[in-house]
Amino acid sequence: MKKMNRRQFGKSVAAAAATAYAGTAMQHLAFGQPEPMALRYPKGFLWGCATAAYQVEGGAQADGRGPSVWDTFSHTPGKTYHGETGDVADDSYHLYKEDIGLLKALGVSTYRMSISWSRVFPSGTTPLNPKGLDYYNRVIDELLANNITPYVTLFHWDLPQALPGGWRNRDTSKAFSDYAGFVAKKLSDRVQHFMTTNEFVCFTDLGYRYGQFAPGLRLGDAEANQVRHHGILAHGLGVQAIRANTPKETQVGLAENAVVYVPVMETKEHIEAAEKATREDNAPFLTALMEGKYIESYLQQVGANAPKVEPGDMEAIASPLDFVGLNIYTPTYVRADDSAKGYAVEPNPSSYPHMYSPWLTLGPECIYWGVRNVCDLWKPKGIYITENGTSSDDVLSPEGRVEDVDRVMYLRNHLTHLHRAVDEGYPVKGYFLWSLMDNFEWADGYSKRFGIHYVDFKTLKRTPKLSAEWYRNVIAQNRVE
Ligand code: GBH
Repeated sequence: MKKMNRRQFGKSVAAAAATAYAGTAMQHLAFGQPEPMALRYPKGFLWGCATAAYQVEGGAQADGRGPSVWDTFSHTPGKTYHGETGDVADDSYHLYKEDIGLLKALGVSTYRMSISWSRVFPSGTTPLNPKGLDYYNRVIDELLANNITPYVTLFHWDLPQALPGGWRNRDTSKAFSDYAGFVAKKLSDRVQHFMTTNEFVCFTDLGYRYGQFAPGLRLGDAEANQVRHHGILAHGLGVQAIRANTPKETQVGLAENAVVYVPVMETKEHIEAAEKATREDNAPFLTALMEGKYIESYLQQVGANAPKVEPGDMEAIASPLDFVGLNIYTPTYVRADDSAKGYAVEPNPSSYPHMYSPWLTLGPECIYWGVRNVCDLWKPKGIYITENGTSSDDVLSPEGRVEDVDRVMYLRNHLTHLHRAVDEGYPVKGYFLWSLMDNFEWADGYSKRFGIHYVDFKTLKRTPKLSAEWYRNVIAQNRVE
């Protein structure tokens, strides 16, 4: 099995490889071997944790930071759980050394963090707020002093409030690339990996079409589709600006939550259906980046509401990437059928298992299929799992323990299935667990905890959960425990 790299053998043996894999794992059990060799990760595989600026930093008004759309939105009554805001969050703005201490204790080699655009440019464009940039210099220096490699996301939803029209305005895409190029230039002597944007659908559709995220608008289809276009254009212009301002070795990608289609069973027709669904249902976002066009099925679907595309846009959007980061949490099941589309999405039965957030249904094979569909369709140079994790109904015991066995179960299963992708030769280079610690979970406020460290939001005390201990072991052994 070790030698069986399915990329060498081609698509036709995929199902056979899957069976062989299962067989190998069972043999180990049968012979009672203490070390399940099949679940060892390759040397050099990167283990990390992820966070995002608005969710952990607090210091909302510290040292000249300007407001973002999430400050405004969370301060608007009725928008977030109990009106909670990121004003203080985990106060990483002041406690970053402690947080880097937590990373150190876990033994991670990398940390994925994001930059608050309005901390650096309070109005979204010049003038610069040097104190804002200094904060990131301090964080990065502290990470490097602890041998932890920073992976920097330039935009994780906290758009400067001052930018007129937000993502409705095409100028925002240009403002983003100016900001991205500037920050990358300042950091690139110490940071080699940049992600432009995090999860297009969340800052475009959820913010401007459905309204449950900032800025909370419910625009019609034409305008909302244009917002999507400005989002991916920002990414594309951002890639160009980062490349123009950094050394050749700098690696540029993004973090995207493509819808992950899992075939209802591993037969040729359903596997093909999953691939087709992946391409068609991610058409406004990842597919456009990978193919440099809006594919025919999307254009048909949006009809007269298609986004307006200016000359050069699609070339920018398709700028070559060094890696694709996938945020993977949950599956969508699909099967082949004889409709014109050729596939049908299976709704989750109401008894379907889910984690503590209602949207987070449990199906750990999604992490394998997420990687496989994207790689088989577009052959990216590298893949990172830029987020994976779960909320859990965590309770701090009087002895100061959090026994989050459900999170351990979730993570163990996902890493088991991710291992299959690695074993079959897909170019997965690293994994970032969401999240280092409990934090501001957007519209859910502090009611949903995703951390492997428990945060008491009154005292800001951090306590490692059982899952932190478990992850420390995974990293130390470089295998799924
Ligand atoms: C990621 O989004 C984010 O990158 C990260 O910031 C976040 O903390 C983490 O996951 C955990 O949620 O309100 O029912 O409409 C994951 C994808 C998309 C999941 C938006 C929640 C809202 C569901 N998210 N979705 S609903």
